Amino acid sequence: MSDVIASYYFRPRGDTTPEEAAQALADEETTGTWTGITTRMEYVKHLDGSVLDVTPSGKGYITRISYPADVFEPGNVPQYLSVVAGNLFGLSRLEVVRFLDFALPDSLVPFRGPKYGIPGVRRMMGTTKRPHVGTIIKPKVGLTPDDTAAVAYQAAIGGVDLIKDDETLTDQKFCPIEERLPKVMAKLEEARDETGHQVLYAVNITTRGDQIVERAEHAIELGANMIMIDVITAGFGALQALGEEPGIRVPIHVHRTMHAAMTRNPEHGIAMRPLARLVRMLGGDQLHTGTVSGKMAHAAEEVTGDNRVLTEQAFGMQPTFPVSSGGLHPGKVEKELATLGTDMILQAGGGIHGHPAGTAAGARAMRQAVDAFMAGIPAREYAKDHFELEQALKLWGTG
Ligand code: CAP
Ligand code: MG
Repeated sequence: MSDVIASYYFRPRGDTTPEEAAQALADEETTGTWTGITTRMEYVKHLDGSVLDVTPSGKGYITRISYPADVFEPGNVPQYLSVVAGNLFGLSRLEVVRFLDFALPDSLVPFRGPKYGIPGVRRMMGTTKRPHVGTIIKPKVGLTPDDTAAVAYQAAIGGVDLIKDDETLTDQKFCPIEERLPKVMAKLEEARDETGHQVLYAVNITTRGDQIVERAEHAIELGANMIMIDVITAGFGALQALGEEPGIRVPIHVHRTMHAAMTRNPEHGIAMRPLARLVRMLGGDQLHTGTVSGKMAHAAEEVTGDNRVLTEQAFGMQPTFPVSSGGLHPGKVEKELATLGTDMILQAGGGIHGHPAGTAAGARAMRQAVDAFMAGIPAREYAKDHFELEQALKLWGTG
């Protein structure tokens, strides 16, 4: 394959035929515009986009467009997106249009992918098969550095593998990274001395593109063993800068806040799938792809498909750890793992810190729910002699 093949769902507007609508899309993103032009030299023709097919689907159609590879500047992801996901969303000949997925030829994948990925992170944590359990410090914002570190300690002694900042916490004055990070790391050391278990802490280093590498490097100097980026708000270029910087030798946890503005409408916008492909290529070691039972539940086929693009063989890259998060609690673990498999990370914020006996008990309950699943025992059964799980199921149920 030497071209870029992209697929879109769409509905034409008014009396535009489906074929005309698909052609309008291919023209707009390559060499055409709304009318014939006198400057369209003969030699430009080899960059024309072409419509491969148009197939009825639901209330609309799915089309596959082939874009010649030479339309793209190798390695320039913002430019890739301006082609495959650019002006087309506003074309008036299309009522709705959703970018579903794309495939790139080798020549346009000069990226190395995750530095660690699933095997690297598992090696750090000494796990082989079981899902990892993570927590998000809650409340999202407001805790002091000391209280943040105290909550992290509780989560660590309760048995989580990963602790992360929330997407809106970066370097505000009530909890600056300079103070928060060393305090959290010191508490995680203390917990390690007690449990023998090293916990990762993803400090959120999201900031403007020209400062993100510097911020990440400073975090590593301060002792960070993982970093986190809000990829949609910071931009793919910011993730690429982190992924390609050889000095950044810690895993990158990728949050996708704002993605739903693009992914939520099933008829218009951008599906998670192409975004997941890009995150893996650009070096994301872990990526949120959603839950099937949580507070922002998604269709199981969507999430399993997104997780597949993170983990299947692709360009010799390491697989990215899928993260299931948002409204999870111990009672939902069984459904998540039964649907999505166990090579993943389960995260709970409210579902750990909301436990009636506190954060450490909440973390224990999440781990017990995972242990129950791995042992093939229903959570309610396992809870009979696991008190923290019993309390969690009593509060939140298993729905
Ligand atoms: C989860 C979370 C995450 C969501 C984002 C939150 O907290 O921290 O940001 O997981 O959704 O603030 O909602 P809770 P997604 O466990 O307390 O819900 O992973 O789908 O991108
Ligand atoms: Mg959050």
